[in-house]
Amino acid sequence: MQFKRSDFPQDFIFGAATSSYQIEGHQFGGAGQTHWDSFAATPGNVVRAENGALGCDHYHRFEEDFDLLAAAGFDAYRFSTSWARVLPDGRGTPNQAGLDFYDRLVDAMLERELKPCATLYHWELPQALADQGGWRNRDIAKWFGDYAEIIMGRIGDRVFSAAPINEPWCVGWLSHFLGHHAPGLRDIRATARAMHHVLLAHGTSIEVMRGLGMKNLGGVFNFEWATPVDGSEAARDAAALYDGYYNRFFLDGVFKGRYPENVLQGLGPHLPENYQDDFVTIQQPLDWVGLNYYTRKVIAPNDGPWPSHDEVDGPLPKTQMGWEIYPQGLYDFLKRTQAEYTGDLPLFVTENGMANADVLKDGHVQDTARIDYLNQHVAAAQKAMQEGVPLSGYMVWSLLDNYEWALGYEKRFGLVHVDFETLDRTPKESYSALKIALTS
Ligand code: IFM
Repeated sequence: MQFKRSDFPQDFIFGAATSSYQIEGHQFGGAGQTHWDSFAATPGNVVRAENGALGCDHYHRFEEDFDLLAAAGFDAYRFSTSWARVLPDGRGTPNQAGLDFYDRLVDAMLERELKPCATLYHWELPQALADQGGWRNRDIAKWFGDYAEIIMGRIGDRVFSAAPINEPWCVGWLSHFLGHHAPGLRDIRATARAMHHVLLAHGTSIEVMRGLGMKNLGGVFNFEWATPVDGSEAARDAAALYDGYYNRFFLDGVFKGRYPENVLQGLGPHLPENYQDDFVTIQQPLDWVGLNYYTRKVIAPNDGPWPSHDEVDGPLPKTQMGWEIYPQGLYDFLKRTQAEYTGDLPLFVTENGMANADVLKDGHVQDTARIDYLNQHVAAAQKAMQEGVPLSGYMVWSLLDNYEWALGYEKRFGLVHVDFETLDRTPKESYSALKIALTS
């Protein structure tokens, strides 16, 4: 790598991230059905109709996975707990095997001096709650608060940090407007409600966790830089709207107690009545903010209905996801988040990384492109730090190749290669390079 640990402050945290449904093996340990199981079972939604039933079988192999993390010199592990593993019906009687699993997981991290950074929801909604409207139903905030109390009642005394919901934009817009993720809706009213309720659930669970005496509570948001396709006013407005519903909606809600005007033009009529009253809950103070960053989008206006724009193909080199590599966006978001929203609050890059068409040959994976990607993005983050952004950590997505949602198992994001037939783990070149950077 072009950086080493000693280039960073002593307490800077390097970590790697995963999520429950993508790696655990959802079929094990008494977890309940989720909306991802039914979404994946519906033809056309997921490549080869793959699901998270097996994942990387982390459920049985977590010790080996944590040994890899520790050997590479990581300080922290960002993981998520599965609502349906803890509460198979979403509410009611907890699954003791699920609670025991997360107990063991946290202890296994601590034994290796890995800081457990927990996320409460990384997208696998219990089916029983989806059946009641899921994120469209306002009651989800209460259900989520109850779930937070149960899981954090068990592991909250030992986690280093906790965040309620991974990437609210994906839960709201991607899943209810674009229909690319479960529950696969394409409905503006459902979108408006899901986007608002996700923030209400966020705030409710922060209140609950504070009530348990927990500290170091944050929020994890995903960001995509929006570049207008040309210098026209129409293109600028289109990019500003993309920026509004993708990036600003959630930070405006949490830090300013309002939603962006350009987004309200479309979503306003569909938000719940008196939604403004919920900002008291949504604005619960946070201890840190996490940014997940991968790419930018080039946005062009069109004549269609709101939001009246398209994403167009950009000129920059792309990852296996077809995402342009644009490290400048990470720098810009770190600067903007601090300047306009978070001030002195510690920031973390909670996800960054790339999918690459990695091939295992003679026991090696030569993922030079990933090493370049990580170098460029860490350099962008370092630049922001040098200019005063209080960045406290950087986490790679992902430790392991895993279930990339609607794209199945073929997009490889891991530092460690997983053979999905044998489940063998093979550290890639990027893992070895990071290990040298973090341990020497
Ligand atoms: O795999 C996902 C993860 O679940 C959330 N953030 C983006 C990653 C890559 O698409």
